[in-house]
Amino acid sequence: MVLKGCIFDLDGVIVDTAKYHFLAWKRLADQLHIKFTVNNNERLKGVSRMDSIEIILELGNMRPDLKKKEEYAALKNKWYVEYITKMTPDEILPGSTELINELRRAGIKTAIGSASKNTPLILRRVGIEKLFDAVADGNVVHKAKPDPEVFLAAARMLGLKPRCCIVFEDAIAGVQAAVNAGMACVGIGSPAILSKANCVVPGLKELTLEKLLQIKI
Ligand code: B16
Ligand code: MG
Repeated sequence: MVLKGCIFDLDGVIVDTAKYHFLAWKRLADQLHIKFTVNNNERLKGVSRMDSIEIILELGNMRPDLKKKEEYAALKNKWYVEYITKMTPDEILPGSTELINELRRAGIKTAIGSASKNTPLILRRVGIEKLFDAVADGNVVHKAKPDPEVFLAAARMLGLKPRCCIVFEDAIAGVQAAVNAGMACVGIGSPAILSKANCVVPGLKELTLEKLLQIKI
């Protein structure tokens, strides 16, 4: 493989916003008297906002109409935005900026491929907007992972073919989206969970360009 582009998922790869998603979903679940645990939250990683509300309501055996679901999703997002508005550059996960800067110095293009509509706010809060040549997020794509749309959009924005790109993902649905896009994938997390990735590491701090070039694709 000739590596020309690296596409990074945001939540769980570059920043740990899962904790803020959890706090906001938990607040909504409590208000609706639905039992919602950290374990349940695992199912929401990489999943779009409206798909997430479906999962929460299913846990409580509730079936409200679409208008109500949109109201709940908006309420959760209002709380979530309150949390992420307070984020600082300290919350960037270890090794992220070092790896991305090394890739860029080597002429490799970098992009974000995230389901989150709050991507621009998060990038601004942690001060890393300038590290990416392209941002494909929930504001520009409509099909949720495991659909490959978000990664294909990122490659298109970079002007690259999918086979020249590596995706970095922490969610099962995201790894599957990379596979569906015809891209190589580095899983961030546990090899038992992200078994479809070409290789899995605990975090970006384990990686250098040299190590990436050694991955068997
Ligand atoms: P928002 P990623 C995903 O981001 C999160 O993992 C997922 O938990 C969240 O529901 C989704 O973004 C939508 O986020 O409500 O901010 O639009 O992992 O694809 O970067
Ligand atoms: Mg993620």
